[in-house]
Formats: sequence, structure tokens, C-alpha cells
Amino acid sequence: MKPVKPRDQQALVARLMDACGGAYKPKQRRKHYITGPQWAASYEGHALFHAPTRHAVPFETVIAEYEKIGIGYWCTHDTDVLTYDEVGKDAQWETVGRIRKSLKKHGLKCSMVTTETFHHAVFAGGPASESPEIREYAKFRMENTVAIGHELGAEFAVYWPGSLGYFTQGAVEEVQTLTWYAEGMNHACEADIRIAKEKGRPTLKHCMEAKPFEPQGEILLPTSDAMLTWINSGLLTHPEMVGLNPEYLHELMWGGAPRAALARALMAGKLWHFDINDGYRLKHDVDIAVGLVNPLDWLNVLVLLRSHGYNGPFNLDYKPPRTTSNWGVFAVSFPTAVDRFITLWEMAGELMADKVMQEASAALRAGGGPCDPRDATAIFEANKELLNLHELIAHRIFQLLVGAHRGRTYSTKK
Ligand code: GCO
Ligand code: MN
Ligand code: MN
Repeated sequence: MKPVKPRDQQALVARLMDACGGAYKPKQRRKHYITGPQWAASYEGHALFHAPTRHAVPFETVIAEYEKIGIGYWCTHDTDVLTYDEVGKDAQWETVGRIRKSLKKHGLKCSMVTTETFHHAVFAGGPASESPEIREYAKFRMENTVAIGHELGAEFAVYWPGSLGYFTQGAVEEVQTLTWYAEGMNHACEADIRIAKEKGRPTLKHCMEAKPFEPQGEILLPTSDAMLTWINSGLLTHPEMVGLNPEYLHELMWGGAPRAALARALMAGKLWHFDINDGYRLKHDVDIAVGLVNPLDWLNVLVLLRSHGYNGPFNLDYKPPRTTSNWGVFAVSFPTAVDRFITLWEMAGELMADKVMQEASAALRAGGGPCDPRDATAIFEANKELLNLHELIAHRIFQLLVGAHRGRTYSTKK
């Protein structure tokens, strides 16, 4: 192969993107409640063992690029767009004004704001640390983010308490810390009620996001289920304002089935926001783009969400890989992530309408017919052949995923 000179590389990538085909138009992409984070597009490719491979991207550029792709919503941490010195000051409102202008110019909406309570040294002991000053500071930050959210027209506020935990046990009293953390959430909800009233807007939906490990060695609320327990503990003054933002990979990381975790959130009426990405079980938070690792599982997840009428945001919380350039983030990474999501979403719809799937599910639910309800063997015999459908259904889902149902026929008889 001939080396590809640097000046020819973007053209090659663009030509192969075209050759991939199957891309949706921005208008089609905009029909979905897909949200693009400031921090994902601006991620520089750095990590504990990695130097950056890209430069940060200002919100004006991110918003303009999202418009071109057809991502209709933008979200941010407070400190993605503000320095610590600016938070809560006049400079903050000047920036918020520029964000509003930029969103308006490009026809985007702000869906969600989130308070960063993990990066700065002040959160070394977490946002609900022993010192009352640290807890007061966290409350100020949460209230301030709520105010920014209202100013930008957001519908959701997200909280990721990854620094609520410890590396070594003994100094931190778990029940006390969780109670203090609840006081922070109560403060945010009460501020929200007040600000919403002043502005004549609905209150925000406050969504908790769990991750089982990182950055603390042990996390006090490591899973969505743990968060449901905390929401229903009686510590919250407004539990009805607090729900969940599960992240696909975070539920996979602890070894659970994301679809089952989402089902439990749905049952509790708390599935309000969803971070979409991909990765591996029991590994660190690799934040790979949706569908690149577990497309079959993703298809199943979307069937569940479609069946239960989930209509909240699908937030592209992933990290464009370090091998992708600043140009590639918007030319390859975001459009392909969006298109894989929409493809899987549409396939989920096809799967739900598929005759084989429908007949098989109905037959399983109908059962094998009446027999002595106390005779285990008789009941088993009556259902035995029907239960083959479990495997047949899994095979059918695979066929739909790989497109083997289009133009190919399968038969057990020759
Ligand atoms: C992660 C987390 C974050 C949160 C974000 C919102 O993967 O490290 O998911 O990306 O989603 O901080 O609070
Ligand atoms: Mn993650
Ligand atoms: Mn996330």
C-alpha cells in the first residue's frame, strides 16, 4: 500500500465515510431526543496514563457542529464552560448569555445541566465531606447549576456522585455521609422550586447517575438500585423530584444486565434520562460509543424502552477514542454514533412488529393448556416443546440484527 500523505488523509476518511452509506440526514436525526454533551465533544483524549491527542473545543464550535450533524440538544457540566473563579459571579451570566445566543443561532436546545463535584481539589473528600464548609460549597454549586439550567431552558439536572466514597474505610461514616448528601439534594430541589416559581417554569427533573467504581475506590451509591433505595429512604424532602439517569456502561460495569437495571428503574417510575454508550463488564469506564461492543444487547435494551414508552433523552455520554482527530470527532465519531443509535432504534421497532416474534411470544404466554396445577411433571410435559421458543427468539433477534431476514430464507427442510 502507498503511504497516505497527511494532506490526503481527511479526504480518504471522508470518502470511506460515504462508502459506508446508510447515513441519516440531519433532519431525520433531529426527530430523536438525542443530546450531545459539551464534555464528550471537547474531550481531549487524556487519561491517567495518556497525554491528550486533541485540543479542547469551545461551546460555540460544539453547538455549531451539532447543528450540522442534526443533534438537537446540548448539555454541559457547570465547569465545562466556566472556570472556578467565574462560578456564581457576573462572568458566569455573561457566558450563559453567550451560550443562549449560540443555541438560538444554531437551533439547539439545552436539555440538561450537571454539577461537577469530582474534579476540583475541594472535593477530595467528596461533596458530602465532614467539613460543613465543603458541604455548603457543594450546595452552592448545586443551586447555582439549577439557576443556570433555568436560564438555559433545561429540563433535567444530573448528579454523578462518583466522589461520594473513599479509598480506605473507617474515617467516613456511611449513613452520616448519605444523610449529608441528601441535605445537598434537598437544598437543590428547594432552590429549584423557588427559582422555577420566579421564572414561571416547571421544576427540573433531578436525575442521579450511578457508576460502580472510579474515581473513589469504593462508592456509596454504586448502582441505580442503590440510588433508588436512597431516593426512597425518607431522607429526601422531595423524592418525587428525584429520579435516575442510568448509564448503559455503568450498569454493565458492575456485572449486571443493563436491560434488567433499566426495567427496575422503569418499574419504579424513575427512568427519566439515559446515558448511552458501550463497553465491557467489570472493566473501567471506557465510555465507548453506543453499539460498538454490544449491539445485540443494545437492540434488546431499545425494545424494552420502546415497549414501555420511554420518551426521555438519549445522551451521547461517550468518549471519542484517542485515535480520532479533532476533525474526526465531528466528521466520524458523532454522526456514526447517532446513526448506530437510530438504526438500532428502528430495528427495535421492526423486531416488535415481527410476525415470528409476535407469534412466538403469544404462544409462550398462552402456555401448553390446562393440567393438574399441583403436578410439576405434567406441567413441564405440557410446556416442554413450547419452551424451545426461548432459543428461537434469541436466534430471530440475531437475524434481525445482522439483516439476515432481508432477502434470505431459512428452512429446516431441504
Ligand atoms: C462518567 C460519567 C460522567 C457523567 C457526567 C454527568 O462516565 O464518568 O458518566 O460522564 O455522566 O459527569 O454528571
Ligand atoms: Mn461512563
Ligand atoms: Mn454518564
